Amino acid sequence: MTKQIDLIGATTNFGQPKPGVVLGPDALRIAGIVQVLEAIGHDVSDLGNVYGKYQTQFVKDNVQVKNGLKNYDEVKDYSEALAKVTDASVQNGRFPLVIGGDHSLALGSITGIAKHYDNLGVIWFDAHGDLNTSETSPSGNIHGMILAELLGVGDKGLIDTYNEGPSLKTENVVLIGLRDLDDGEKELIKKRNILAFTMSDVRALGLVEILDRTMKHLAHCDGLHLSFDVDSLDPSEMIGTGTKVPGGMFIAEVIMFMERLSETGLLTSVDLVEVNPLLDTFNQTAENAVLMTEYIFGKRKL
Ligand code: 4U7
Ligand code: MN
Ligand code: MN
Ligand code: MN
Repeated sequence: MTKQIDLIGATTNFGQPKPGVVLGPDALRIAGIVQVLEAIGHDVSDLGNVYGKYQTQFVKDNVQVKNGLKNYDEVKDYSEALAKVTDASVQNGRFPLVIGGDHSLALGSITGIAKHYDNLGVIWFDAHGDLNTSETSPSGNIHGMILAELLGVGDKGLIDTYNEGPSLKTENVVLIGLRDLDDGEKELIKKRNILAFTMSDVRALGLVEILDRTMKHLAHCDGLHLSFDVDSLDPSEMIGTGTKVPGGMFIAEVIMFMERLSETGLLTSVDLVEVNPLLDTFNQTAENAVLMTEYIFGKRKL
């Protein structure tokens, strides 16, 4: 099925301290993300990059901290700016594909999208839970707290970004690929009974079974968003990203998963995040991410 895709560059690095992640959107464009989607038959409109009122921090010498959250004002402002764009995209009947940028972009991206659905389902594909709060975070980096904020856990000001109240319901979120959770994140997963598949589950069950359980869990949802953090993959195949954790998934199995996910025809929006070309060699992380994007959008092996 042909999709009317809005490609949205989310050039934010406010959620984490490593420079270079703002170059992610252009690295993905250079790797041909528009061309491969057009080759599949989609109509792609590249909306360019979204900027908030704060300048990108190239040198991290004056990070502002508010209630234990780094770059609080910057993340809040950026999220409002991005939410406007994803909201308008869905409003116009288009498919938002948001390319980052660090994972804090998901607050803006998902908040703008979620207002169009009663039950937006989210597949959070990540080595991390991104479920910290300022109390449980070892780093103060908001990219590690962003899913908690979306679920209404943590800082009230961030929860109320763009719309009042939480954007997502706990029963509508599934995490896949986990292998680096902080203690507070584990507690939250248990307390809220969130469906979460660790890398041990991936190895024991396989991604076919995990996709099946995920789709059953989200069967009542009226929209489906994939938030794809490239650090879900093994660092041997994704070196250009800021928080690498060994023991991840491999391109071949992720392609298989995305091929099947795409076949459901249920996806309504996607974030592709944490590509950092300054940590990469020869743009291979962006190229691999583009390869997987092709399967997310319906390329088939046969
Ligand atoms: B990402 C971390 F402590 N949990 O909170 C934290 F390990 O968007 C990492 O998934 C968060 O890349 C990683 O800082 C956030 C850390
Ligand atoms: Mn993440
Ligand atoms: Mn991650
Ligand atoms: Mn990361």
